[in-house]
Amino acid sequence: EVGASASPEHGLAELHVHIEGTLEPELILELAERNNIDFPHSDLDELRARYEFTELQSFLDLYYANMDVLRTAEDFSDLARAYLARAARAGVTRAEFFFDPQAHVVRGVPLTEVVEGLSDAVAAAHREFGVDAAMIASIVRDHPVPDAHEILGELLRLQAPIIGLGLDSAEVGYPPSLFEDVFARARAEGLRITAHAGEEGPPEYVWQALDLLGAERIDHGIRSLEDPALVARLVDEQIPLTACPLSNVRLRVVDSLAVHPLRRMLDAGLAVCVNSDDPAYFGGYVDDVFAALHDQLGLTVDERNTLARNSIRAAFT
Ligand code: ES4
Ligand code: ZN
Repeated sequence: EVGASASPEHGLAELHVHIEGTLEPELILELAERNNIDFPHSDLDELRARYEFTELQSFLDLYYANMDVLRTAEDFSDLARAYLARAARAGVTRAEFFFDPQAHVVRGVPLTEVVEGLSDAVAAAHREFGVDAAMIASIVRDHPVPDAHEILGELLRLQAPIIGLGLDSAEVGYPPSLFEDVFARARAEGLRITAHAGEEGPPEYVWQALDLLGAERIDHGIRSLEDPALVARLVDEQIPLTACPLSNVRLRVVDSLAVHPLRRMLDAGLAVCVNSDDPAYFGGYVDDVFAALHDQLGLTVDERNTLARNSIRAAFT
């Protein structure tokens, strides 16, 4: 058979990627210099040595620290353009990326800089890279709930060109139920809804994302497999799960790619697709994900095509 990383015929959507997680070490150092920031790890090797994670929180600590170099609309535009160019080379035809507005506003970066920079890149993406791009604002769940209400209000007031609202960051101890009212408002405003659930958190958080937030997709959702009634619901309603196998290995959600339950998910009839999550941190872009699944899980061309088809079906288009 031909390599499982061959470009799919009918397109590929990447639906679970955090734009701040596409910030490569080289760009960190470049932006630190441009913005006259005395970045604590000014050497590439020294910076790269920090990319060893033991669980989600150890990754998030580095992810939030590194984004300190993102200050201006130009920085955000350069970041998103670099991702979209690389995604195009990976065969991505549709990209719906997350950004974490609260993570920038708390650092004193005006929301207008973030939104203008990212939306410039999105608006030019089809012409520049042949990628149909869109933005999903994500609520940082380990920040205070009133901040989530406030940031949604600001995004709406600015008429930020977002297609949806997501929920990310530290999961355990921050159940979806906390954000029921925020997501009700987002739905009333016509935003599409997705939420990280069942990554490190229990199946109960997936139920809550569906029933309390109105999530149309579940990001990760891997721990859903522990609850047969939940699996039946997800299959029955064909609710997309945006799996991120390389992320799961790096954050020790699974022991190795060889034992990743992706095939079990496909065989169960779940509407699963694969994504890079934070490609600058977890070992690669979505073509690298497919190649690793081919090499280490024996993913076939048929399975690859199913994953690509599932990704296109799951897009908010
Ligand atoms: C994330 Cl892997 C992951 N999980 C939860 N929140 C996140 N934000 C960025 N990457
Ligand atoms: Zn994620």
